[in-house]
Amino acid sequence: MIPVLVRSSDNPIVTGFDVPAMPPDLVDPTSVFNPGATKFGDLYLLVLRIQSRGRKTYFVVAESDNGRNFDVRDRIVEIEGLDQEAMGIHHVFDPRITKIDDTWYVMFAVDTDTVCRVGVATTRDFERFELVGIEAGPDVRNGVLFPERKEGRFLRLDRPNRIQLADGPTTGDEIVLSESDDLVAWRSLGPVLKGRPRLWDERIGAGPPPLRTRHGWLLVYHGVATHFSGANIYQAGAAILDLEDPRRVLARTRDNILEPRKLYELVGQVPNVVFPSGWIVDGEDDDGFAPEEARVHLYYGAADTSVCLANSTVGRLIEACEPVNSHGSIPSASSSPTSENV
Ligand code: BMA
Repeated sequence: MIPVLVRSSDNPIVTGFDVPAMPPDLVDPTSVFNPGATKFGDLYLLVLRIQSRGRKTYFVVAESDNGRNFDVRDRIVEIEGLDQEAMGIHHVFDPRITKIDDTWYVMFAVDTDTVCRVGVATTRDFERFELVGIEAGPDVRNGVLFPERKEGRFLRLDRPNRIQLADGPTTGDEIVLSESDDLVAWRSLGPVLKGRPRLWDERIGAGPPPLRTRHGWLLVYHGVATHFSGANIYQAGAAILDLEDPRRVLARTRDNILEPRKLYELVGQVPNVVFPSGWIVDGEDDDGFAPEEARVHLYYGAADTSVCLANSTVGRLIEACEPVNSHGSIPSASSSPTSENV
């Protein structure tokens, strides 16, 4: 049986050793992970999250002509306008890239003096990035923009952080849909996908931008199993959302489709993490749908230390999702086609 996601034999495809020295900020960085991804002309581009030895976070662009071997640029992305924000920003991290018309929107998490927030920058050339703004709302993370507007409004999936961990940051177990006219003020339209208590995806957050397919919006998300005393295990799964109303979940994977198994996923700055954050899908039909045979390059952070790649097709990811009932649950029985054994 072909696994749903097949790891690249070149993994990890980007590590700290691939990052040119950019003194004084980035010299021999600690880690490179959780990248945003997009196609720019013929180039495969990643916006990397790079962490310095001082544990400061920077974005740097990497480019490739095959999606596998990346050259990391020797300059840090400067988001124009970010330094004028008065909310006490400590880190910007986990960029997700969505193209709408001829603009790329980079949506990222922002660690502030108070809570975690979601910000947006735009670029048209991956040289110049301009801040659109940072939402001044409640604690939220894992924001990702849909690749089209609905009645002129932007739509995003995000993950409110409603759970305060005793020994760490805030987190959440529900992905919600929000809309905005200006990418700064967001209104919640309600829940989309819930975490499943005691299973692989107790806590969840959206990964790369939803992909328009004839079966619905295809979403890859991360799930965290928290019930292994002390270890949070980050895995990846998929779901299909209704094209007209993305709050309606049509199907989701019963099990994870990628979990930490390789040494580079099991060991690192944060052990046991695969964190899908970007994908590039080769091909679109005349009506703007990703066809089932289209190849999927899924980029993920491994153990908060390196960038990895796993491949699939749109069809294989769709097939891995099982229909849900009106409560959003997969009816019991039927064998799962999704387990990965490599
Ligand atoms: C999440 C985010 C990710 C990170 C993951 C594992 O809460 O902070 O950036 O990869 O934890 O540490």
